Amino acid sequence: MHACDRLLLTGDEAVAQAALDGGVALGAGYPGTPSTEILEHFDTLGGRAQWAPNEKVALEVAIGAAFAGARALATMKHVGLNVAADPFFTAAYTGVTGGLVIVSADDPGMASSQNEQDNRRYAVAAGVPMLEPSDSQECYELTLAGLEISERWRIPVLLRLTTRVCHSKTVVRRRRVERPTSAPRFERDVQGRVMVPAFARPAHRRLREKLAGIEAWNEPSDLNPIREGGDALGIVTSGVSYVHACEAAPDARILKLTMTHPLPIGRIRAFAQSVKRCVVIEEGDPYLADAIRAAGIGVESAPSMYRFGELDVNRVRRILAGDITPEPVPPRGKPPSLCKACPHHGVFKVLSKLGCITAGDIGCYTLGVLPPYEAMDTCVCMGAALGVGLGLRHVLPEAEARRVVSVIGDSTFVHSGITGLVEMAYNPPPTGHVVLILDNATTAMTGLQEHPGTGRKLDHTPTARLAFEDLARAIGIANFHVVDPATEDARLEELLVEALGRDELTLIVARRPCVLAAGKIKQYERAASTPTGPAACEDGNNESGGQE
Ligand SMILES: Cc1ncc(C[n+]2csc(CCOP(=O)(O)OP(=O)(O)O)c2C)c(N)n1
Ligand code: SF4
Repeated sequence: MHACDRLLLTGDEAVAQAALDGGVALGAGYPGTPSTEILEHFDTLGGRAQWAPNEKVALEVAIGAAFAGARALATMKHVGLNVAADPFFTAAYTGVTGGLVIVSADDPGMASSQNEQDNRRYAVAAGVPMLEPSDSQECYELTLAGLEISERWRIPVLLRLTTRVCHSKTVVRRRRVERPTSAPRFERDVQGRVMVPAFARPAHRRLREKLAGIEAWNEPSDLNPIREGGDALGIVTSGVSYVHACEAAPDARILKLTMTHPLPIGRIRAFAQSVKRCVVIEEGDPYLADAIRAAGIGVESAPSMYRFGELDVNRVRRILAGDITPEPVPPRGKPPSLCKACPHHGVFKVLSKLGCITAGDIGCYTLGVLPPYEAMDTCVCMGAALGVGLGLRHVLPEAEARRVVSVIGDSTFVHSGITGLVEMAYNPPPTGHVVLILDNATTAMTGLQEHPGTGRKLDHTPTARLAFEDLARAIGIANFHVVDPATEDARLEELLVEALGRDELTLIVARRPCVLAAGKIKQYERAASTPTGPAACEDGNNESGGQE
């Protein structure tokens, strides 16, 4: 390593750098703030990175690579782990051969999400070891540690990041890393990897034994250092809260936990006994406080008002002072809005004019809920537009049922809307149903990523394109139309009126590229038709705000 191996990196970039230095053979994920840049940076560094249709598939691909003995990375935002929960839980039973690190990028404060679920609970529920970095250096170190722990105990490891850690830049010193030397190969292990009940029962026992071994190893390990200080105040903390605590209480003794499952309860007990007052400082749920108290260790923790939103130095000072007076309300930022020339405008103009009941979804187009359109009535999670729209259709009185339309973006449709379309054909409501796919040829919300419907891979090179028209035909949807929402709004209105009046199933694709993506798409297409390969393009970002 040279002097230039001191790098100024975001947490996301540091994870990618560690993946490269650690010899990760494959990184798979689905975009979602604040995790998206990990795979994009891994690709820029020369790693093999791919977007999957959704997080479940991404994790399954990574599990397959790890079964073959390769090191693998799966990345997603916190709600992505809900989608990937099925393979996540069972991969804890099967274990892995090559190191597998699963990144969950949580969003306390919901800067760009629909909830602020605390995924540390997932590590406990699934029985998977968990590491929590507080800055970019630790993102680097703990990604590597995660790969090593995963290989040593043959178990997937959860790397739990949060928005501040993902997006803040701090210095990272790279280090020389021992990489596995053996090439990937398939070794049959039916009892270990085929989770029928007879094999899953002993697998569960093996998992608990592994966790007991990891817990014993974690107790004296250097993963949970103590910053020395006076004995008047001790703080137990993890993740970015450690950084805030250092500044808020410079004289305190601080136990920083970086392996937060399984917890080093003996070390925590000894620490708590070494100080006069011991306070747990953590962002989100009282995960550490509950576990520490359950072990019979008396600690103070934050009043419940601090469970909401991110912590900062000031909030940590208030927690330590026991201050429960109302907090100052932060000034309201500029409200998010669709870009001026966004193709989604044309669609929401029509939906609003027709007074549709819109079962909506997540993407830039969620902003159709705002004035002037106010044309979205539900938004639950990715893919829910289809199911929720069908549920409304099934039970509403006929006149209202006929106003229900499901509206979903192209990336979201591929992610988790396709099964909803299958449901629509399988259990059609008596009044039929209308689905609108807003195909802007990109995943705009998270910064213009490719998906299977664009026909380009993560690095923007060409691949097979999922054609919605072929899919609709195969599923058995009788009526299929494509309109340009920017130039054909009158036709869109006509089509919708007609479809809402029929008892049939209709799929309308409103197709026009996102204005921020259009230029880049042309460049990718030009590059694909020249023998020199793709042109270097910088990714733009969606500046419309909202949830991602
Ligand atoms: C389970 C889950 N994964 C990822 C995300 C992040 N995310 C929100 S919307 C979206 C896709 C948006 O793309 P698209 O549906 O094409 O709509 P557009 O923003 O392009 O209008 C993504 C990746 C999320 N909210 N939930
Ligand atoms: S980034 Fe694209 S899809 Fe999003 S609001 Fe702007 S034009 Fe519309």
